[in-house]
Order: sequence, then structure tokens, then C-alpha cells
Amino acid sequence: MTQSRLRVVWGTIGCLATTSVAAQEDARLAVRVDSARHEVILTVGPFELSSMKGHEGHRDMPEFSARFPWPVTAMARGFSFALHDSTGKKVPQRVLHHLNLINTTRRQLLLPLQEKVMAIGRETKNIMLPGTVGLPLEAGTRMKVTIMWHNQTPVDFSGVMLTLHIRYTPDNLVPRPVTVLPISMDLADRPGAENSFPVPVGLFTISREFMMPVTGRLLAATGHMHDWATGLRLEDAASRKTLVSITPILDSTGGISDMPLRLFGVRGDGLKLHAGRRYRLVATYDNRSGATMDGMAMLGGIFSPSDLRDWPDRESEDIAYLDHPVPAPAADTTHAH
Ligand SMILES: [Cu+2]
Repeated sequence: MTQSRLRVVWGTIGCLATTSVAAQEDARLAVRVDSARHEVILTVGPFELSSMKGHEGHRDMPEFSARFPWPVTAMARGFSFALHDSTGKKVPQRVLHHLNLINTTRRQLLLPLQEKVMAIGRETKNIMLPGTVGLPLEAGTRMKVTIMWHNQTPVDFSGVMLTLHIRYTPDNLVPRPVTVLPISMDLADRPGAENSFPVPVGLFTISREFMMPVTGRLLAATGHMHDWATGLRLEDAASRKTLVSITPILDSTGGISDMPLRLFGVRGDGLKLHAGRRYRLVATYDNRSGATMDGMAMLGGIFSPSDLRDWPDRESEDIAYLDHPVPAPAADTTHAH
């Protein structure tokens, strides 16, 4: 594995950032509403992204973070995003490790961490839900955007701007869209810790079980994994039946070039998950890098709870993972992934 130095110089402050930059109301974030097109548009940048070939641990990847109030009461449907350099030329998505849009006022289903409204990785496609479903967000909701850069191309990019278009359905639409919320099932995530794990050389399988806290339908799912990942699946723990299976497409150097998106009838029944039932997440790697790597395995999806009132309160410290039955002490929830 190439241990090339990561060098990212922030456009406006010009310092070498290797840790989280918790900048509030950062000047590099602009938020506007296009009410004719029903879009909230986030523009972030500029960033100077030097080439950094090879994969390194997360602690070496610089992060950008900024907070903003959500501008409109609406049901978010999906997003599209693009990266351009200072000359207006398109920049490949491979410079992005991830971008998270976080709702700091609602917790996740399985962990007492803040809701990730969207999590975009280098392999994520633009996603748009039909207008019949949406994620409810009120005007003024305290949001946060975090970006982690990892320029894996051989090219340096200057003045990189990221534009994120978030499509919404207006609040007054009749009939009202079905409520969906993001769901994140993660092999390692827990409050106050990195959600990564060591992946030894060769074939490697790791699994984790959780007890579903609410009943609902999984409408769509995709994954986030690291180099040399070979698969991610969700099983019914009792019957061992595979419910979701995702196989990443790797390039010749083990990098993930495509992570399939699984749809379970976004307009139809979806894949039903039951409160009180055990599910198992299983990740497989075939690490041919020659050294132990930093792995991740997250199954992210869109989930429609049968009753939103069953969703754990923001104050709840409950953890659905069965390796972690005791609620953890209050921890920093400004998590990288
Ligand atoms: Cu990762």
C-alpha cells in the first residue's frame, strides 16, 4: 500500500488540515432555495485537492464541516451533486471519500447518533425517490454538512466546488407522501468510536447482529465499504435467510468502482423488517493489498416505519446492536461516517 502524503490546502484559510474542522457558518458553505424547481442547493468550496494515491486510514483524510438551518418545511426526495474545478471542468467523484448531510435534531434507529439524511461516498449515485415518499424536514431544523476528501486520482485539482441539489416535495402536497427515514446498519459503528475495523490479508468475514426496534419496510439499500470488499448482506438471524445482498464492483487495484443500489419496490411493499426480530449484517473482504487494511461495512437504506411515533426519541440512548446491550455513556455524536 502506497503511503503517499495527503495534502489538502483549504481554499480560503490555506492551512494544512488533518483533523476535523468544526467551522460553524463556514464561509465556504452557501445555501439557497429554488422554489420553482423545489430544490435546496448547497454550494461548498473552493478546495485544493492534491493527488493522494493509495488508501490510508481515516485519520489522515481531512474533513470539512459546517452547520446551517434547513430553509423550508418539506419532504426531501433525493439529491444530485456535481464537482467542478476553478475552470468549470468536471472533477471525478473519486476525489470524495464521503459527504454527509446530518439532521442534528433526530436520532438514528439503531444507534444514539444523529440522523444522516444523506451519505454520499465515492461510489454513490445520484438518488431520487418518487414523489409518493419523502423525508420530513421542518424549516429551521439544525443541519450539518461534513465532507471528507481523498483524492485517489493521479491529478491535482484546484478550486474544487461541490454543488448538492436536494429535491423536495412541498409540504402542502395532497395526498401527503409516505414518510421515509434513512437507516444505517453498520458492522462497527458505535457512539464515540471510529466505525472501521482491521481487515487482515486474504479472505475475511465479519458479522454483527441487531434487534430491530420498530416495524417497517426497507425500500432501497446500498453499501459503503473499502478497497477489496467482496460483499455485504443482511440476513434474518434465526432463519439465516439472505434478505439483501450487495456485491461491489472492484477495479484492478481493488478500489470500489461501483456499489449497486437495491430497490425493493419503492412504490410497493418493500422488504418488511419486524420489531423484536434479530437481523445479521455480514461483510466479506478478500484483501490482496499485502497488508492489514482499514475496512468499513455499512448498509444504508431508505426505511418507512409503520408508525413514526415508535421511532426512538432524540434523548434515547438505546443501542439495537446485540454486542452492545448496555447503553453507552453520552458521547460525541459528530461522527465521521
Ligand atoms: Cu469509509
